[in-house]
Amino acid sequence: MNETIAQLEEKARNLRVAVVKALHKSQSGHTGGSLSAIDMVTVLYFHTMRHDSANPRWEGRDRFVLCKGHAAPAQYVALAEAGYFPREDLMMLRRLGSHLQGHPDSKVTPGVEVCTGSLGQGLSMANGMALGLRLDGKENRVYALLGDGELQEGQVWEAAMAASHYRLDNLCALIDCNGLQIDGEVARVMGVESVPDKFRAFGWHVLEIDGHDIGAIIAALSQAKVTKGQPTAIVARTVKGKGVSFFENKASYHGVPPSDEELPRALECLGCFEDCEKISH
Ligand SMILES: Cc1ncc(C[n+]2csc(CCOP(=O)(O)OP(=O)(O)O)c2C)c(N)n1
Repeated sequence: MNETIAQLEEKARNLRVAVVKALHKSQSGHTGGSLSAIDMVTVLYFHTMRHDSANPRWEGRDRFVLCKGHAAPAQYVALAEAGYFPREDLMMLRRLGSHLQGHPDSKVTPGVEVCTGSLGQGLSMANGMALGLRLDGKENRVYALLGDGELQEGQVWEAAMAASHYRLDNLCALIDCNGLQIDGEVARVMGVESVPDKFRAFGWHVLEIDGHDIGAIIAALSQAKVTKGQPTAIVARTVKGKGVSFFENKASYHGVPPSDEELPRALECLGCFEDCEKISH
């Protein structure tokens, strides 16, 4: 788990390649919001979180809740890379009967803690985990990854209120603020800014970072760990579709996978020039 920043950047690039290939193979799924979250997911799984792929239910593990469950490919590629299941399984994304469904399912996918996908519910579940762990006198931490569009759900703010009321300093929320949602700009559909001010007003310790800066993500997560008496919100400014120039900042790639024609171009953007049919990632 002592990977350098350069190694983590390379890991994130490889995970982006894996996301693009899995989505191309399945010909359905969420491209933009998976790619915007990859750097945070990479740091969580390969630097910050305590977990064990050989023992997914290990009591000492930290918990990860992908509140924006439609970005499941981002979590699946990290789980495969960490050894929870073979990388080849990623090619079964969204297939009938596969253990890698369109949204995370804790009943079928090793390493997934809870079923998510209905936006707005994840932070409440993360609260429950954090409270339970504290009641049990455990030191495990809970990480919840939300979308900025997801913040339009009222339940998020009930959870935010409860987390600070119960002083859940073992809870850290990461907000993937890419500025876009399924129907276009978040600001146009239902503005949520100022996200940092809102979380501050709800009693959270707030950090604002570039969500693609691996060093900044590591530093923010470290600060969260030593913050006592309140939960931490990391407001991460990101680019939807990050890494593939023609996907970037386009709401039209929210839930659209790469076509046959786009696949080689997308892989080229990610510096992958190998025969994409032959390798899993
Ligand atoms: C309760 C609920 N309503 C609607 C949807 C459909 N939906 C899926 S993704 C999405 C937009 C989410 O935007 P955001 O949270 O910003 O995600 P990102 O841009 O990071 O992909 C919506 C409305 C859903 N999954 N859950």
